[in-house]
Amino acid sequence: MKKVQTTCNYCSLACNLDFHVEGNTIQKVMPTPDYPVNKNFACIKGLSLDKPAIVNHTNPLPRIKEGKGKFKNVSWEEGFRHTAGKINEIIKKYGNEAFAAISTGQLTMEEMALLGHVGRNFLRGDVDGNTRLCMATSVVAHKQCLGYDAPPYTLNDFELSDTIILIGANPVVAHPIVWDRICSNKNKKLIVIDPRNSESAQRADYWYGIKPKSDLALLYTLANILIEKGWIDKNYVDSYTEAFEEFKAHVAAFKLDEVEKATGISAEKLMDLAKMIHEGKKVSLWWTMGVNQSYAGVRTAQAIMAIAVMTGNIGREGTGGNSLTGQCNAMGSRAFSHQAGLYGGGDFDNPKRREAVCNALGITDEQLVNKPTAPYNVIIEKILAGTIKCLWILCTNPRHSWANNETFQKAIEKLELFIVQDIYDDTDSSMDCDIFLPVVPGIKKEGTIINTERRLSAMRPVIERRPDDRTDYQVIFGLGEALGMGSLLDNWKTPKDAFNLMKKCSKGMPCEITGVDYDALVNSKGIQWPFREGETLASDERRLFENNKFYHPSGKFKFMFEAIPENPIKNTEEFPYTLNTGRGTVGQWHTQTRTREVAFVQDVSAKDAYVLLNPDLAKKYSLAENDLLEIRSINGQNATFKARITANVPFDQLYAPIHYIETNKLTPSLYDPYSKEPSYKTTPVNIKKEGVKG
Ligand SMILES: Nc1nc2c(c(=O)[nH]1)N[C@H]1C(S)=C(S)[C@@H](COP(=O)(O)OP(=O)(O)OC[C@H]3O[C@@H](n4cnc5c(=O)[nH]c(N)nc54)[C@H](O)[C@@H]3O)O[C@H]1N2
Ligand SMILES: Nc1nc2c(c(=O)[nH]1)N[C@H]1C(S)=C(S)[C@@H](COP(=O)(O)OP(=O)(O)OC[C@H]3O[C@@H](n4cnc5c(=O)[nH]c(N)nc54)[C@H](O)[C@@H]3O)O[C@H]1N2
Ligand code: SF4
Ligand SMILES: [Mo]
Repeated sequence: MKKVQTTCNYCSLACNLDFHVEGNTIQKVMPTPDYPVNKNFACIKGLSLDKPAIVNHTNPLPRIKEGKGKFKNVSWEEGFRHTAGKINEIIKKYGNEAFAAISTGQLTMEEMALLGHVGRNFLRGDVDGNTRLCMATSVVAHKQCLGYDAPPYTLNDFELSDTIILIGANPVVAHPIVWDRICSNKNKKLIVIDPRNSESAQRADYWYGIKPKSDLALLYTLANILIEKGWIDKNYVDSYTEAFEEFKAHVAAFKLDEVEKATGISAEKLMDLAKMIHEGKKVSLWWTMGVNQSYAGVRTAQAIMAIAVMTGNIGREGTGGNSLTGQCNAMGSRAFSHQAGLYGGGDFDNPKRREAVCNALGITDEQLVNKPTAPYNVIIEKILAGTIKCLWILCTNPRHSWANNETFQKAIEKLELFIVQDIYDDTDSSMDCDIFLPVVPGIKKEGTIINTERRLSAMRPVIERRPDDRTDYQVIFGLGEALGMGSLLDNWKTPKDAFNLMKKCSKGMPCEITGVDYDALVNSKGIQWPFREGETLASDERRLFENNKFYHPSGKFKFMFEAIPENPIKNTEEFPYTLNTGRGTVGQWHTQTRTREVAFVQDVSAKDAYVLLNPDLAKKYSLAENDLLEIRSINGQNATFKARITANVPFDQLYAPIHYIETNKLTPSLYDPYSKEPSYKTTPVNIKKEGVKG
């Protein structure tokens, strides 16, 4: 029996797993012993990567629409020729701006990079990712404060911290390995800030049940207390930061006696939090989607970083203002996708970076795209306005996951050409496509994944591909060839070629990986960036900013802040309740295309959309457990859910898991002004029992 070590391509931990294979059949899946991320542990999703029937996908050939609901299978050669022909026709007729693609943080770094070369450098279209729905806020927050998109921590910091503060993060469900790390730290205080008593809040030492989207008021008041009390590291602030005096003047207006009205947290409780931060020797603050998905996400994330930095909780063991990533390769898609910035980072109008990237890729300046992509929301708006005519989506399911998702359906109807590249041909998005490009799942392909702590790890085929099976890399490459890219693809023949190009692009950048060897990543413990040619490693776990140098030209951390914006979509008399959304269970993954195949996840998961609501609210509407209720949203839509009654959700809030398409029918088209990330977590709604008039 052979053993293949590979990387789980679900969540951003990117655990390593050992697949034991006999012939071409997987016999056993085990966590890779001693892998620094998951240390002999893995969750149900990773351990069932061998389960989906897709492993033995029946029809690996492309499908072309012939009429309503009618498709024909064609050979790959014909599929590429046909698809490229259609794209070229559209570009000829309407110009390059008529082409767009949407990718994902679940593709490998090499696939992302190649898509950037085909879609942006060659086709000159807009290519954004579902990471816009997820990490865009952290990216902008990091760039502005740190000078580069650089999450500073190692996962080991969870075990080394004496005070852990989770803000809008629910690792019991979303990051099981993180939760395992937190549990194995026996000498810590755990504080959770979340409007609902989430699975993580229930197990914490302290729960701060904040009013939805009032984090910024809480954090500015907290900063003010820490400054007024002198509980900051003055020496650190003076030596390594800029704009602190302005930040101090800004937060001075946030008075302790006003905090309860703004946030629902009492002055006394906030004072306790300030004390815990002051008394902690190694304080770490961690945020995820409860912060990022907001109309004020960027400034909230920056306030978290500000509190860590001004108290000297950065660049040391167990500290940091830290953003946890969502999908396996979200970090790779941030640094190497060529979407919002050049490969390896840097703006598209930075002449020095342009020259370095052109040299690395062996192309001329004219062959390198010269502006960032339009963000996801603008792509959808342009489709609706009729300027984008062709959309290619890869490894994402926006008909389900996009905010206000009926707008995506409308967009599909406006398109002249809708191409879907997925491992399944029956997703909510693929049903209505014109061309379907089937690809193999992660366990049949190779490439590199970069996890939440900046760790690169190898994905390698566990079982062999059948003759007509194609990987994402092969499909993007095949389409590039058919589009007529010719010698522009000479340096990109294999994933290893793409990796080596990205290595060159990273030279001199904070994410430098010139010391990483593509083949040596196999069976290794992975490697965090930066790792430069010639370097040797003292440890498997490294954090950034231990030298107190940040990436701005000044070398300093920059405090960023702003007046708190009003919620653009407030509750009204007609829509008095707030709908919160997020992950439901450890076993369910996003739109459930993959995890629906895992029998022991399905057996314990609700079949239909459900919503959590408070017993008093249920009583007010005469709702019993499992009764159907209709939720009406301020966006004009309504949908039916089953009632799940729990005191863990406050009276005026509801919580709907994202794994059901109904949930995003109700979310609004509202975005953070800087990151353009959707504000998914606070929608004004009303409810009524199904069948009741009114
Ligand atoms: N099982 C499973 N795991 C996953 C995923 C999955 O689909 N299934 N998806 C992965 C991905 S891509 C991501 S991005 C991560 C997401 O990981 P998380 O961000 O941890 O998950 P969410 O459930 O989206 O949201 C976290 C919490 O934010 C809270 N919240 C909502 N509004 C506010 C607010 O105004 N303030 C504060 N402080 N908190 C608020 C919610 O109540 C929720 O408990 O999970 C990853 N892991
Ligand atoms: N209301 C609300 N909405 C949300 C969120 C929220 O918290 N609240 N969270 C948002 C976040 S953080 C995220 S990340 C998004 C996720 O949203 P999506 O990206 O739309 O969700 P997935 O179900 O992960 O979709 C991945 C698709 O890729 C396919 N796939 C799997 N493996 C491969 C592969 O190797 N190659 C190819 N080509 N396809 C593959 C799957 O079958 C599936 O169709 O949802 C967002 N939507
Ligand atoms: S889903 Fe995340 S926690 Fe679970 S095995 Fe995969 S990488 Fe690890
Ligand atoms: Mo995400």
